[in-house]
Amino acid sequence: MAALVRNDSRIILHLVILPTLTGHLLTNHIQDYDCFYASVFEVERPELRSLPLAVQQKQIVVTCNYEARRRGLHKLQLIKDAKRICPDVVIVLGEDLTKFRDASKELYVLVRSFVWGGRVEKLGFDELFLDATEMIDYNTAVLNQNDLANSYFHLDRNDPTAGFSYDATRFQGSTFPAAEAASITEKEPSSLEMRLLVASHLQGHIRSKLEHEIGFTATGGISTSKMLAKLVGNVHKPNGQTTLLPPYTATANNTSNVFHFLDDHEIRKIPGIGSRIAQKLKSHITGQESVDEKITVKGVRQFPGMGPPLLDRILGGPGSVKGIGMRMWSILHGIDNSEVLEGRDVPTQISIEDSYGRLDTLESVRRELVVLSRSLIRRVRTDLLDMSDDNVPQGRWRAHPRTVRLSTRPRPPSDLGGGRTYSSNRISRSAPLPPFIFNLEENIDALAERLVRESVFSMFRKLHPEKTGWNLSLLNVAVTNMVETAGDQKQNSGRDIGKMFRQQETVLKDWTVQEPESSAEQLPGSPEIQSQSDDGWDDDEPLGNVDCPICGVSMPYFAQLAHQIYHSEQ
Ligand code: DCP
Ligand code: MG
Ligand code: MG
Repeated sequence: MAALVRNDSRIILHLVILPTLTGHLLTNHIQDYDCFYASVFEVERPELRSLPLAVQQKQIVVTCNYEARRRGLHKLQLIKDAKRICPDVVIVLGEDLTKFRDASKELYVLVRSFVWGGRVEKLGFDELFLDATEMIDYNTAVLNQNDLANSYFHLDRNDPTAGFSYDATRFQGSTFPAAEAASITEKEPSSLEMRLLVASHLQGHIRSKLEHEIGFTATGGISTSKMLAKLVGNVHKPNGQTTLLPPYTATANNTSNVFHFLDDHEIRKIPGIGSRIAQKLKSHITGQESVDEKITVKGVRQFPGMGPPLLDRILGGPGSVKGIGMRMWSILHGIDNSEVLEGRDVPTQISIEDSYGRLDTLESVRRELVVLSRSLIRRVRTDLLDMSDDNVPQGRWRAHPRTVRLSTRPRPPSDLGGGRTYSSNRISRSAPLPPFIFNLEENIDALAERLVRESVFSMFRKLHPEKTGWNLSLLNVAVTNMVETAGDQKQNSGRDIGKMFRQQETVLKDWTVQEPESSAEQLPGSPEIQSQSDDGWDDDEPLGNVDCPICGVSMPYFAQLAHQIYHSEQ
């Protein structure tokens, strides 16, 4: 199967950068900000940096800083457990996502300003892929072979003074496999090794800018595909970076570092292999229905008879994606040809929602709709208006949504047998968006009142014609049907890995209840977490442990909403 591994594969940095080798791309991946939500609070209040800090959504710690992790706390832990393990933990509430979204955007804008061609793709709030192919090609071509130790990285082709000095005899950061001095052995400028080395310095430079100019540390991976860059970035976390060293293909004398790196990974850890796929592969390999045993990439790849046809048989069936066998076979060989796509400047829709413990009167609904509409209009202005350099909205709209949509999720009666088997989905209604919401002279409160009065509330009455008798657990107001202003068209956003997850896990819109336990418990508090749900998922409110249909992680039911919000931002 070595033939599948291309000699000229792309290089990806997680902070991804892509240079070209014989016409092919390299990608860098700025992997992942460290304890992202916690860092947002630390940037706001630097005194928190030295304290154990946990960010709370509902009853869980969605993330915590590394000081807290040193003391035994971890992501997706119950608040009460966190307090027991670390009584002096500082807890901050992270249910309003605005500040995380804003920080994410600021970081994205800074990173994108470095990358020629703007090929920077967001994955969620805190991960970026950068395709730096063009920059790396240029910079390897101008290397002075006689004085590599005093090289200069050009950040701008037209301005020779824009750039930084670096030592091109050694890699920046760590490598896989770890090399004592991580120095270069192959000096040919177009060699994969040299291109990766140069890319590692760009990665280091961007990471240090993020840290010193905005205050966030990030972890980076450098390789030839999104998948490899992302995975190799995990090797030194937090605040580190790792380059996957060549050779990427096996030769008579050398094994491939791609196999060397991937082979010990548990299959579930590979992007694109969700819990269902992992489970099916495990059952086939062990011959048992449910297996806890860890199965590695190597274990699957080298299983007798393994190949695309067998994978098709194991993974095919209703709801599976066509060609899944071949795709899995490629993934097991470290092959991911998905491109880093240029981010969109304009979202496809903007939506704001809240969930509620109890919402059963017209007056309370009207009040909440005004609150949501206010946030929505604020977001519409932030996301769709051109900003001047000092973040002041200019008068020009980059896009106009044409439709407003209201969705609700009625809570099913609590006397259903056992309260476990029902599912309750969202219902929605759409209408043309009244153009007055684009009026910048009017203040947002007044616009929100008017939007509810003239449009959203009557949509609500059509969805729920009865005056009483309903009880809602969620309201969502969205603007959709985005029409971009001419001349501002950008390539569609690329979320290949995200898409891969979705397709391979089939189009699972429902959360699967794994181990239902107690009967219908209602989530406390009202209103709860504000979120942007771009997926318009029809979500249940399951009980017991649930399995995320996108990434497969299993979690207590109360963590589901926070987790769903996390994906919906991607
Ligand atoms: N997040 C969430 N729900 C999850 C996972 C994450 O709300 N199930 C949020 C909180 C995180 C942010 O997304 O801060 C980024 O997720 P990461 O998994 O990258 O976690 P962190 O950045 O917090 O930590 P790490 O340093 O391990 O990357
Ligand atoms: Mg992340
Ligand atoms: Mg992170």
